[in-house]
Amino acid sequence: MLRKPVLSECNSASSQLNFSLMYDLIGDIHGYADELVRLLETLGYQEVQGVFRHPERQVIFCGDFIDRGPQIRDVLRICRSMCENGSAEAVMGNHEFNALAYATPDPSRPGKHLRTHTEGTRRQHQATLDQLSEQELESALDWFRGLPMWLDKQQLRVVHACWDQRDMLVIREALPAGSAVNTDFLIRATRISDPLYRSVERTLKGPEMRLPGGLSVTDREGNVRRQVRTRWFERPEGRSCAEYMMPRVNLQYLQTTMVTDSDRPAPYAADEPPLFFGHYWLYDSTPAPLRPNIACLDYSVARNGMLTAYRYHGENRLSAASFVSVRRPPQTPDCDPESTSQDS
Ligand SMILES: [Mn+2]
Repeated sequence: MLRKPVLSECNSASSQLNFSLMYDLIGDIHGYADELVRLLETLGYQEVQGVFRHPERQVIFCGDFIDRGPQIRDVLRICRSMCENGSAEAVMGNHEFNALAYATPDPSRPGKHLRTHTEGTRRQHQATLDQLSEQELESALDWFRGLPMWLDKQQLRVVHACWDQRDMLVIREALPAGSAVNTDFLIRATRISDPLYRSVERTLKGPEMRLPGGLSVTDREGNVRRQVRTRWFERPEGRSCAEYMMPRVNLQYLQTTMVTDSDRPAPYAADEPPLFFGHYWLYDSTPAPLRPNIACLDYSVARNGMLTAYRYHGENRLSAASFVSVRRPPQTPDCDPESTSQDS
């Protein structure tokens, strides 16, 4: 005898089916297309009619597609086609934001741009300017304008550098959800006196701290820095400068100096959803979460490191075993080994 299923059975049956997409999160690419293709293939994506796809999974890119590397056009083609065909999403990186400001004339300074063209800003952007035609750059900028400043998927969150709800409120007021960056937003976000400037800086570049007592540190490019990036997701109280810097350093004089002053930290609670970001040029050879619910995916492919992904399966506690990386082939020189700005 046939029995009609009752409503509650239907519900419980459908709730057992997992329709939610699973994500592969990919860190800063900076023009390294060969590594991107190898990473996508390692993750099981296949190029079908010009678009990399996976039958069950989707990529989220953490931003910083351009500058530095040799194959910026290919990186843009691959990532953009994935985003435009439902096989990926992406957030804006500071390099995409900088490119928009670099290309936008400043109405209050005739002949100048919102991001002033100096030797330093030009050098940072040079690979992109060299490799893309004017039309290609225009088209790339169109795509960048539509990239969100962060993604909140409920089960996980993605931002290029720093997740701070206070900055997100400021940004949201100027840029409603789903709307593209326009010239007014760029003008406000590059004017130091506007609160939007600080919030966009912090979201896309992360907070920094000034080292106390005039101390400085020499970074891997040989630049002396008094201002360093922080582990903003932790409280600075009771930590040494060496511990609170990101990446951490192994210098005795910083291990014995406590943090005295840091740009507003944004402690990220242990019960919040997993958070992924890029931006920080980590260089450990074995990627691992920074906290059980926080992972940085930038392992410095543009400085002879690795392009890194996190294969997410819905877990609340992230695992070192879920990172997937591809290395640059040995002895390929960095395109700009003498970059001098930390604004990278
Ligand atoms: Mn960055």
